[in-house]
Amino acid sequence: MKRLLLAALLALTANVAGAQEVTLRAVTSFAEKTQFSKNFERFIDRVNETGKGQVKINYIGGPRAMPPFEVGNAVRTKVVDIANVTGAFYTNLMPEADGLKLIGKPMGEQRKNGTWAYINELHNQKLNSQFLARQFHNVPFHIYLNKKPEKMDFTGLKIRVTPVYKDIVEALGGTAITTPPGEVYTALERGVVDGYGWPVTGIFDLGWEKVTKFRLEPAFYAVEVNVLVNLDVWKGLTEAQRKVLNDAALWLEALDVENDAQVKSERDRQTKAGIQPIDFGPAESKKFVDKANEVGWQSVIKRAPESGAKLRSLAGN
Ligand code: 173
Repeated sequence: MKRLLLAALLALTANVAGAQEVTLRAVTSFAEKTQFSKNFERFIDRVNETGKGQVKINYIGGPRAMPPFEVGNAVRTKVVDIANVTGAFYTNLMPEADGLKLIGKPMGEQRKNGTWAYINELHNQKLNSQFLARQFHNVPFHIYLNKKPEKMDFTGLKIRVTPVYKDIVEALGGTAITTPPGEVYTALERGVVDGYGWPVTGIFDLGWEKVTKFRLEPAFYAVEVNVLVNLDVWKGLTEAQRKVLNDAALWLEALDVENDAQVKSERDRQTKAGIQPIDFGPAESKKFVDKANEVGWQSVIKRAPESGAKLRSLAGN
């Protein structure tokens, strides 16, 4: 009888716990409604729809609410519960995050071959967070310029960077100046920089086409914008709540199929806006990509010898 009562009581508390809706506070490290926040915003809508009564995401917003380079630490310390942020913005806390741009395999594959699991482990340890999803693996970066170099060489050029581009810009003799995205327009307008690194998509969101003359070929690396959940929050969720988030994360990663068409249309749009490609031909382009990969990995491995090397072996490049 006692046992029965206890079982009934346990079932009841489980039900009560299950019925409790949790609210997660979310931020994004990119401006609201722009290219690299849009899919996260769709993810939020999806969670709020599919998770009714279980999980609710309260979207606080973007860089107006929190400086982009502080978002990683805010998830780590539970100032926010969930965030949309590129690893490039938290390499200070986790140098391995700089290696994610060098892993361009589809997430379906990364989840199967142990890459996701290892990246998640690193996030658990160093960022006190669950690596819920990664977006945009099939969108590459470019260097955009307002001065046309004679050859594949940045000597004399000041180029706006984040950790994504710093090593390759410096390897080619350029001066790297780090700024968050929100300062790029003004830096270009005032001639503080002669160019900037950015993905192939998204330059129209903040009007950069008005202050951009050239796009350097080739494209390189792979964009990574991640959804992170504070690990204590994650562990405190019920299995059903975690399932809502995981299912929505897989749905979010699947949106990457839309990217190829978007890349094509943005390249066309750049041409129409008068942005000219600079192309030194296939041999120079290959040299550039090889160099970018090599300096990228070296930089990660120098700061994180063991885990950096392990990431590189998982990436297989
Ligand atoms: O250039 C940047 O600010 C940057 O590092 C980045 C990373 C991912 C997507 C867009 C920009």
